[in-house]
Amino acid sequence: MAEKFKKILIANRGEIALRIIRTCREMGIKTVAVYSTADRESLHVRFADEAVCIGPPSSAESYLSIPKIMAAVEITNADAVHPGYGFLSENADFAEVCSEYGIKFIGPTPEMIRRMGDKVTAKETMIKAKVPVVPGSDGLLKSMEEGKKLAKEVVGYPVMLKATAGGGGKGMRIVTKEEEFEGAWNSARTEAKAAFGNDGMYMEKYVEEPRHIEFQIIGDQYGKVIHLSERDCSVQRRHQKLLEECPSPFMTEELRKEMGDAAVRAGEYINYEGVGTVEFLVDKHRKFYFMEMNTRIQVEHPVTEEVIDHDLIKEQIKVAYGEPVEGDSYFPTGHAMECRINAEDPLHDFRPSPGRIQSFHSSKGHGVRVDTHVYAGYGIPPYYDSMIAKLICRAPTREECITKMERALDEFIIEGVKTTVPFHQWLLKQEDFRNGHFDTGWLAKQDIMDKEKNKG
Ligand code: MV4
Repeated sequence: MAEKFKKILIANRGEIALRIIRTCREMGIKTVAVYSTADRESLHVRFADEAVCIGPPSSAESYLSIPKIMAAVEITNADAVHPGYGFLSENADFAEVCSEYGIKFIGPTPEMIRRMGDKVTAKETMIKAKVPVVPGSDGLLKSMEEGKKLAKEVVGYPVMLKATAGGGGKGMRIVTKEEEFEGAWNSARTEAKAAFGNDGMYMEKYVEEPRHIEFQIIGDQYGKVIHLSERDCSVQRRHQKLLEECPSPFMTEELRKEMGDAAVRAGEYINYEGVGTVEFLVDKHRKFYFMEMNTRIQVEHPVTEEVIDHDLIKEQIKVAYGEPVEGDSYFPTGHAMECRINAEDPLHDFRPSPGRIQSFHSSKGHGVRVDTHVYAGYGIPPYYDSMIAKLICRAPTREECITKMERALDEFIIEGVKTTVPFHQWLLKQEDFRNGHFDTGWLAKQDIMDKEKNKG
């Protein structure tokens, strides 16, 4: 039998740090919180068994600093590090340093992180694993001329130029005709160089009106991989997800089997260890294509927890200390939905609204879950992301889940800062949303919260 960890250092903040502490408590594992001086009053600092201040507010000098985190590991004698999401969670160098120190990085190996972090390598890997990919260039484009020729003679416009170091929309351009190619090529490369220090580009056929449907997978250290069903994350704004759900309203049983098999093949091919997400684009004919693989726990993991009734962080920690994954893939029971409550003003371009929360009453009741680190009197620091809570509802059907979510949003009280609660109330009323008629471009075409109509 594998021996569990004694003490886990959580290299993160906010709700995910708390979320991990809760599971560790239930598993009898001690926890170490790290925090910047901006997070002294955070609950993760209070709820952990120990806490170490690792620097000033700036992420670069605290949550992103490998030396600071490793110093905290050393002085607290932690035997594992949980990176959460964001920050160092997909940093292969960090995973490597952990292993050099004899500390278990709770996640896949540095090699797997690197392989999936480079999008051209990830795509080549998927082709070998017989996972469908979007047709396009074989690997990196060697020059603009090569790209132009390929777009015109082989791929066909519209095409998409993507940065191999990219992800989440950076360094990405749609090109609809040859005259636009040069401008798009230059600006995408400049953007990629500035953001990643790598301007390698590849090309794909542009998939119109795609859905973003991702599969949760988990793999153990012995080569076994299963999937835990999908999440539909098509409701996005500028690559920021706002609502996620399972099942996808677009899913059929047959498609779930096919996509689930593909996600498992992807994981098996690389002997994936840990929890991961295989992201797909799905076109209107229900053809699906590999998009990216995320080698970390994701923000929206509670949606999956609710429909398969398992604690994903617990499963993630178990495979990290060597427990085998048992049984078959999971298919969802009922419906779950997550609304991301951000301290942003949805009426003013979702501009951040940090500040002190004056009063806070979170939604409660059957089928309602709130994952949050905030409370009345908490000051939201301006240095990090603006997510302050995740409101998760579950019910037997999508209709009942929407009804419950509307009720839960109505009773959520957050005073002192602007939030995305009114946006979600508007979204849930939209006919297209209720009918499941939306893709990743849908939100951008709406007058959000009927702003235009209300102007006059
Ligand atoms: C695409 C695409 C259409 N065709 N690739 C956006 C994030 C990046 N990781 C990949 N993305 C896309 N790739 C092809 N060949 C459309 C998108 C896309 C998108 C994907 C998922 C969720 C939201 C999106 C919003 C705009 C564009």
